Amino acid sequence: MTALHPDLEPVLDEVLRRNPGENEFHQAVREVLESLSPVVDRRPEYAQASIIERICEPERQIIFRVPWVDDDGGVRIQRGFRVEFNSALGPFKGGLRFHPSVYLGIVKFLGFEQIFKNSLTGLPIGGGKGGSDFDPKGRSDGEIMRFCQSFMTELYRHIGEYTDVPAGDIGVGGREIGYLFGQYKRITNRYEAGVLTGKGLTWGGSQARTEATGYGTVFFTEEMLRAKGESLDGKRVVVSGAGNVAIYAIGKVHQLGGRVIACSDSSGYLLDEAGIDLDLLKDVKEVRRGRVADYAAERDGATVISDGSVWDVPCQIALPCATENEMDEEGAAALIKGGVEIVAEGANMPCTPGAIRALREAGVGFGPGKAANAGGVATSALEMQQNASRDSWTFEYTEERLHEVMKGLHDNCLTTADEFGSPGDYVAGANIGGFIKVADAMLAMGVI
Ligand code: NDP
Ligand code: 2IT
Repeated sequence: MTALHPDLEPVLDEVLRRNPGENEFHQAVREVLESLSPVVDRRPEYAQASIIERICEPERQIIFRVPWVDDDGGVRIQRGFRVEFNSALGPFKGGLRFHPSVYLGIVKFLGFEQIFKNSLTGLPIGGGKGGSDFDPKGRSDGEIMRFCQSFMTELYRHIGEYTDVPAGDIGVGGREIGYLFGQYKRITNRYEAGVLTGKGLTWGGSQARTEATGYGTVFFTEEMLRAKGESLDGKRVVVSGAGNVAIYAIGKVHQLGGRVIACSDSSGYLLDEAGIDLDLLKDVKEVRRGRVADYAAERDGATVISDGSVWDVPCQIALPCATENEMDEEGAAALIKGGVEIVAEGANMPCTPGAIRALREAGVGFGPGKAANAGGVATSALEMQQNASRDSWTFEYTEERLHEVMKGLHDNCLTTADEFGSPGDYVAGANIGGFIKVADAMLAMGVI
């Protein structure tokens, strides 16, 4: 662990004390505080106004019961969450996650990361996150719909175009956003398109939002390579996950001349040396909601390994796009052995602190999630912009805007890292750059 600035030690101690058992939240806070030492020294006004302490405490946390009826008539109870973390720069903004592992500590780590990520996009959005311990796997469309309707029956009173704007995350995609929006519209009797992002293209959604996180991660990676005088052309790439972020990361790598030879889901990893067939993967995952084994069964030369780690596959670029803490020190060591040059996080906090340390010590370029995966929420902000002006842009124009955001964000990380004495350090650049904008807005608004 990196030592903290002595002024920040009591701040972290207090976060640990006030939020017992929330390990992922502790990890996310520590990682940001570790970067802030030079800021504490140069900007004493933040400490005077207790800005860091305030940023670590959510503005509002909502926990609620979500009852629903399964296909057999059984009554099930889930827990729903929305953590409205920080609204200094705009309405709370961030996804909803439906996964059995969801509890307050995960929602708070995600909401905390979202504050700085959203700030880095340069667009007017605050940070928040929500979700439920509901497990969508194996559930019928009817069960998903009834769950989403019940979830929104409580959530609707807390959200709004100018208040809090949820979107998707793990387990929440276009289908779920549809059911959630339908219920919001019905309860409120308002066609308030800007209350949710990730909507369908015929009812207020933005072109390129589905693709945006994966595309953005690859645009960020391309900039990291460009800074070293290289490109993606001909590079061997490994992506973890096979969901929304992973699929479109694979698509963009292939468009830019790289070859993705492996991806994964929670059942194992898929190896396809000829390069992943994206149409087949999309059909298996998006249409049939199947497993990576279904892909391998239909593709010559592809195999599934269910008792290993995707990081064992030698590659030059690795893009973890599944979930938090999916790459530990051992995974990083395997990647280093396999000749990895760049790791960019498509997921939120997929690399453990030990993995990040190992990668950096080995001279591997590391792009942290709050910068590298900001393209999704940036395009959500573009969706809000289109909704506010009742407009709808073309795919090409929207993708170009996303590309510009990612290039600007990359350059901003490097400039900030330079300015604060850590040249080339994307972690310092992202944490400091994201923090300062929020901190300055909070200072300007007084003690609220
Ligand atoms: P999806 O639900 O579409 O896909 C998630 C993928 O990761 C699936 O392949 C899933 O496998 C795998 N996965 C999830 N949890 C686990 C786990 N505990 N162990 C192993 N594999 C797991 O989600 P997204 O693609 O939207 O999200 C992926 C990551 O990207 C998350 O960290 C999310 O927070 C982050 N993110 C998402 C954005 C978005 O716009 N969607 C924006 C920015 C970041 P299986 O199906 O077998 O569970
Ligand atoms: O982690 C993330 O940035 C997201 N899940 C997307 C959030 C959003 O509001 O589009």
